[in-house]
Amino acid sequence: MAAEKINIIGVPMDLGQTRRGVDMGPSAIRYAGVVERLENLHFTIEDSGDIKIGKREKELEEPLYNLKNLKAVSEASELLASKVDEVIKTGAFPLVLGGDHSIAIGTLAGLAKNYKNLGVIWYDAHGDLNTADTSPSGNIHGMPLAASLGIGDESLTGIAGFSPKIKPEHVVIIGARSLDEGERELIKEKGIRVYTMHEVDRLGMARIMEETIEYLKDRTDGVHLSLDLDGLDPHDAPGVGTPVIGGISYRESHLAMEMLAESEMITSAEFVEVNPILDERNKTASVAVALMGSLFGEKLL
Ligand code: NNH
Ligand code: MN
Ligand code: MN
Ligand code: MN
Repeated sequence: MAAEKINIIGVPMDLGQTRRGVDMGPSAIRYAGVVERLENLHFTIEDSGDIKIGKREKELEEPLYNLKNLKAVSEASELLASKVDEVIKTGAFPLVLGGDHSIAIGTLAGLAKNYKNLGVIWYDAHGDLNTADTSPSGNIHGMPLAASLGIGDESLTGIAGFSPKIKPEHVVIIGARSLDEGERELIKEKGIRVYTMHEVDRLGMARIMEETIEYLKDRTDGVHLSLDLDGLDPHDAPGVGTPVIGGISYRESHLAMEMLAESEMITSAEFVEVNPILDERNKTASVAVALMGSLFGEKLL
């Protein structure tokens, strides 16, 4: 890791989906010892506390264009984008704790102000490539990757005043196993690189990470890891709102993080969708912290 300082930004957001509790994700991850874990690796940690999140819009109000809580989500995205931008300008590594995955809209907006060709590794059971037109749920946490590519409603694509934030050829999705029809079409149309669970089984995580690192290395000037805990198998990460069986194992995930650490390529990260209400004794937050340990260079020997 190039940066010696890590700045933690909590985003207690639950408005991008309908299950309560994911707003407690940042607390659960802090409780699982993230600061101590990273301090042990000799990083200087600053905890910026939490971004302010607005209120859930009343259910009786028709969600505007199939986008639930649009106003509150876009307002929080603006705040987060400014915070992430500010942290990068101090030279620290931004480590964002979710919160549901809609927060990636703000994270990527803040990052993209600082990188011309930002790479993104999207570690997730889902593609998060929906728009209001294709979304089966109206939940914005299923849309952040599309919004960052400049696809979807202006109030999501235009955060921080510019669009797009990233290019399709700089994105790698890993762990996908639940893609909606519109997402599949978009993946094909844009030629986005995707390693579904089929490839995880067939090639193994080592080969996938080698290929991912090789693919992003020369075409990007920074790489963001957006890790949705539901990318892991629900057996290893039960505390998530939309679990999908047949996911990436804890061990494979560790290997992925270790290989990213070795590559020294990652310049920012976020860990999202930890829902302590649905969890078993804070297991999912602890898994997140263990993976952060590996990402930041923890070794067994
Ligand atoms: N694709 C579904 C939707 O758009 C589910 C998205 N859920 C996620 N994404 N957790 O990572 O609603
Ligand atoms: Mn996601
Ligand atoms: Mn997901
Ligand atoms: Mn490079």
